Amino acid sequence: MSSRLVHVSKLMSLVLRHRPGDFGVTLDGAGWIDVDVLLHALAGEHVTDDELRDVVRTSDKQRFAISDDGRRIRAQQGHSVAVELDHAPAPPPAILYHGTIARFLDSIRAHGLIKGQRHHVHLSATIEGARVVATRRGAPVILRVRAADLAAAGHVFVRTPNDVWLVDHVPPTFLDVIE
Ligand code: HQG
Repeated sequence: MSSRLVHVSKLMSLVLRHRPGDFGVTLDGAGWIDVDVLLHALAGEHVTDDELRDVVRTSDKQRFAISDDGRRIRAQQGHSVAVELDHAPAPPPAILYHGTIARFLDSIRAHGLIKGQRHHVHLSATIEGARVVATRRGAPVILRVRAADLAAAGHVFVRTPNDVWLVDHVPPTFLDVIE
């Protein structure tokens, strides 16, 4: 992705996940907004309709989606503002992974994985995916999550279109450090 599109993608994350009010817009209950309204909100940055659609199409993690009628856009996950995403709950695989860094381990061992600023704890289907997430912060530490057992204990899992698994909390007993 070009540096211009990375910049546009970051602006879209800001509006569609975190600070719509700062741009004078409101998201609907499921996080959608009219493409035209978003373009208007980003007019100061000269973002074009083509650029928005290029970001949606080429984002490595499919962070954004455009509605079937092409008129609305939303972030698929990672919100800090209140939205109720309508991804369907799904039974997780036996094992999922979470990438973190050594500095957080004592707290994770004490409290489990917590969602912090986000709406959910984010888990990866593969070790490689977890490593990429962790590397944003430093040397990766990979945790194995006994996801099927956690689901059997009553925790609801949701799978996003880009294969990120979301859950409310992972208690320490469902976690092991594997690397
Ligand atoms: C850690 C990005 C201390 C957790 C990525 C993580 C991902 C704890 C950090 C997506 C803890 C939260 C999500 C505890 C968890 N004590 N630290 N009890 N429980 N942590 O960014 O999973 O670019 O909110 O290990 O690629 O890193 O936004 O979550 O290090 O897919 O699309 O607290 O965000 O995608 O950090 O990343 P985050 P994450 P986007």
